[in-house]
Amino acid sequence: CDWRSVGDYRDIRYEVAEGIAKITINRPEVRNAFRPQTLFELSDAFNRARDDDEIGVIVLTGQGDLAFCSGGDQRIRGDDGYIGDDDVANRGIGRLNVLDLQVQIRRTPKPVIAMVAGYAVGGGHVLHIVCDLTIAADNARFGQTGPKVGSFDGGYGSGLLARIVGQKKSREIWYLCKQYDAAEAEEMGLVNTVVPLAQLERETVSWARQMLQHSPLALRMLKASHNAVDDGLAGVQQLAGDSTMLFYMTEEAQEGRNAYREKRTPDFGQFPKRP
Ligand code: 1HA
Repeated sequence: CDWRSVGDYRDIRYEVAEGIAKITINRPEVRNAFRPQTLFELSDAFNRARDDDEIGVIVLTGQGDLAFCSGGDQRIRGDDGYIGDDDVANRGIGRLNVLDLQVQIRRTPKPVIAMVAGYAVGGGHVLHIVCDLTIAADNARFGQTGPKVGSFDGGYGSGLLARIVGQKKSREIWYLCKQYDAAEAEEMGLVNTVVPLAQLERETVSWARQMLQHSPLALRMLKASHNAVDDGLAGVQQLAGDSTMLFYMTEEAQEGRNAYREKRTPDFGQFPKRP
């Protein structure tokens, strides 16, 4: 893939090629741990990929072979959350803004692939959980660390994890804070496939290319449909919003708009009452 770099970021890289956006957390010195700045930039990049109608698939990854992401940067963890440079000026108020990014990844109406080499642990593990698909290198290691470092993610990090691997396994992962290798992760359905590290990007791009050959609207509807139950009314809203979008594309809906604009009574009688 011939990646072209776009945007001006400090903590991440945003690259595009042949309909794929690749978003890379670029803090390898801390195993790609995130700070508030990282998450604001990731949010901007996901917006960019969403709004670009040339982009059909998004890849989230970490710089280097050692880590996808190691979660929140513990060096700048204050007494109430993670404190960024701007927050220091703002009286040092902490943030848990990775939660906003999790929701944004779920909401992004395009498939998101987590491309994992090395560690995906803590809040970094939850980021791969909320991605649609995970392609792992054979050196990948997965786990939650919350109870070890004084944290927990009771939202997607627990609830969605339990939907993926089952209640018993999810509780084991969280209560014991064990690490799991790529083969174990595949065994429990936590990742889609495992490939040799040297083939990680080639395999991920191949999955992306296959999806790019498929109907973008069908993929969008499938993502919203898979989200719907687990996201509650917000999930129903996403799916319903897509229904509204499709409805707007019909002559029947357009008759309502046209009649309003033309100040006449709408003629919905011309449309079939479908069986
Ligand atoms: O749970 C939440 C949240 C819950 C609700 C709402 C918001 C949340 C937001 C965040 C989080 C969390 O992410 S809590 C969990 C935080 N993360 C961790 O507990 C993982 C900590 N790191 C590790 O366990 C290990 O470093 C590692 C398994 C990822 C890698 O081990 P390895 O290969 O042996 O390397 P290591 O020597 O440990 O790390 C290399 C360097 O990276 C070290 O720095 P150095 O001694 O060279 O100066 C290490 O301190 C640094 N580093 C790694 N991870 C982090 C980190 N520095 C800051 N924060 C990190 N997360």
